[in-house]
Amino acid sequence: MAGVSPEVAEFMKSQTVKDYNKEIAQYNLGPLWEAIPEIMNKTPKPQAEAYLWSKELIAAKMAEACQIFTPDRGGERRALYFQNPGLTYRKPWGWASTSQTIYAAVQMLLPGEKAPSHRHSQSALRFISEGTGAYTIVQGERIFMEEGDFLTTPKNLWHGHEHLGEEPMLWMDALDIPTLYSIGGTFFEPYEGGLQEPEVPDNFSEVRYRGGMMRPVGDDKYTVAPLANYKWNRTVDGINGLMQYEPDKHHGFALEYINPSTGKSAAPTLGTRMQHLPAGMHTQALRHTHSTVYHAHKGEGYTVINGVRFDWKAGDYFVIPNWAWYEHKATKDAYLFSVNDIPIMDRFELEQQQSFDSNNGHQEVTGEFKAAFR
Ligand code: GTQ
Repeated sequence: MAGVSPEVAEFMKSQTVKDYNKEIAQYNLGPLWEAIPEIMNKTPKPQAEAYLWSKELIAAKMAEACQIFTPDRGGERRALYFQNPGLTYRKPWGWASTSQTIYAAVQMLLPGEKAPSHRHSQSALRFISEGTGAYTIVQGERIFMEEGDFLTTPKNLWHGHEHLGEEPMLWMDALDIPTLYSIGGTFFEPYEGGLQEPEVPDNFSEVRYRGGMMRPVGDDKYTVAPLANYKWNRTVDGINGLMQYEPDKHHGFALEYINPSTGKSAAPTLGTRMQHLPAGMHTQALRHTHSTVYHAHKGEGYTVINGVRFDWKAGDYFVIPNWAWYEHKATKDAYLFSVNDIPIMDRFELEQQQSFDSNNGHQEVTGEFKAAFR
């Protein structure tokens, strides 16, 4: 133990103390002296690890899932979620989230399929990576989705999906499931009668909030979901505006999706960004309290996380745990979508960050991550 005299350290390792620690366990009591160094780390020491899931792995396993699971047969969504290998698998069925606070998944909906409506206290987000022609219906509003769109599904609103198009749709889901699971805040309810019927015109909120930086005046029962779909062409427009000037040294050309009614993050518990790194751009390393799950939407490059190089290309997903040094390098023009837990860290007043100042902000590369199915 750090900071104690050799005599104290010796005593704490003695048989007397060991026996006592063991004896009280049967009464569901634990000794703080054992726990402190494990649970009160000097700086964040996440159990979640840096990890990457490749586009090829997702394609192969999703093709199998399409054979095995249909929303008709299974009554739920066809989603495969990313289980962080560092997180404890909770008995008896093996749940593990993507970072400690973020659940991320890929969901596939085939032409003609319907995912029945349900509602829950978890906040959800989607980022559309492939396809067009499906809608999600949120509280009676059909919202049509296309590649590059970012959507919010606020907590406690009915939502389901249907695919009216021709090609499979693939999108990323992100929810605050692990946070609500650990604080005991879950409510979930299936919708009687399958998929909810439309109650307002299609794309209602998207049309009404078209001004982007403006919001409609008057009674607005949609204040919880003011802007349900952040369209790709508007995101690109925003990025192009940023590109008139110098990039940020850590983030390149990056935008945060916000709720236009409040100016806060688009979802209350998760932050979301679109980041453009032109080919050749190499950002300077940074670490911070929050964790991040990335989806490479376009391009190619790599991210060095605590010295390990993670090569990525469009369609891959990767996670950066809390307090890990990371820097990005684009080898082809890249667009990275990311989900973070900044709103949670901010709510607890825990967010901190540090930039890596030596060696022009670049870490020494000491290893390479080998992705499955690449
Ligand atoms: O599409 O509504 O990956 O409710 C997890 C929970 C997707 C969804 C997920 C959900 C959904």
